[in-house]
Amino acid sequence: MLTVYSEDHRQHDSKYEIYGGEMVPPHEMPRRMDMVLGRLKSENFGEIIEPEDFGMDAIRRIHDADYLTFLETIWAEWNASGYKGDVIPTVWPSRRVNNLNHMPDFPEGKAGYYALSSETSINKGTWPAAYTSAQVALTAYKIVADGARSAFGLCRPPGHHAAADMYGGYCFLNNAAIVAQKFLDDGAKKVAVLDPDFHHGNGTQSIFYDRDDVFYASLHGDPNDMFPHFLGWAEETGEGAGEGCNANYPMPPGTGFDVWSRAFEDACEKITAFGAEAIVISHGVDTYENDPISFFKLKHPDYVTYGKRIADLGLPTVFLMEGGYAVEEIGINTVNVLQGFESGV
Ligand code: SS9
Ligand code: ZN
Repeated sequence: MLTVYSEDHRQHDSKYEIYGGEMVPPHEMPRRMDMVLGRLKSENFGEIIEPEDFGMDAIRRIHDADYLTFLETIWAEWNASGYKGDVIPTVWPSRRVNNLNHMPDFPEGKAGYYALSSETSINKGTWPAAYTSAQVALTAYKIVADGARSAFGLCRPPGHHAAADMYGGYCFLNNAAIVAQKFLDDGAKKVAVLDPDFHHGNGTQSIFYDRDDVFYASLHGDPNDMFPHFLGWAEETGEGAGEGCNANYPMPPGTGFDVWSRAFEDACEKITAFGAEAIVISHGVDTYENDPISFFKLKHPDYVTYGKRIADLGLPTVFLMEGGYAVEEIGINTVNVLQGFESGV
């Protein structure tokens, strides 16, 4: 399997994340990619190639124009306003303060308008990194569209929390949604996005929620206990034409592979029943037992097992990197899934 990767992600390197009432170095850090690359190489997993630049068209199919302008310009505006640090929102259009007929001029207002949460800082290089991350995803798509059984987009920053016009949860552009839409625009009738990342992919769900051409399935920490807290409940099954095309599997703290893999099996069966012609995997490995911000208990061999199950779906498959914060072990778990997949092809 080919891996697509660019060094551009290093430009997204904020100083801080607000976590537990403290300013800490971001969990979502550049070193994550070094660990994955190191493992791909030490396992001789396959060639690692640079992305092509496909421009903005496929990105604009998912994200609103005003949101993209915001991402491109907010750091410069923030900086020009006299603020010295990274862009960190502190005020939101909340339940009783939300006249959305006005977009504030001041960058603090704009950041709150487009942010879904405050842990995700924007620095000078965030936009170019996010742009290239989407190109990495689109290049992985192209490899599969050209006939390969699978490809791995080693995307950073990740994407599944980003909605059409919102960023947060370390995500800016929804790489998985961009690729799913690209499959459809190039002729597929039905595509699935399977999201085993520990967190609910609120962005992907919201983008496709009322549509019947994309099936979204997510296994994640119960919103009662875990970010993003306000979406990801089992009752969310889609709406309108999309009714029945969304499946959430929220699970409690301590969930191990026995329970998790049964949910995974159910998701796989639903995707097969849906009739997906291709699948995008939101490939997060923060389900790992030692992940510092998560609470599932998957172990190294479990990743091989479910990677093989993905292969059994028999679909053209685009893997896109999402989360995984046990930095020293993210490479092992990430490559285990890919090796499990290849063992099943
Ligand atoms: C705030 C927790 C915010 C965001 C995690 C995003 C993971 C993306 N206490 N955590 S895969
Ligand atoms: Zn995650």
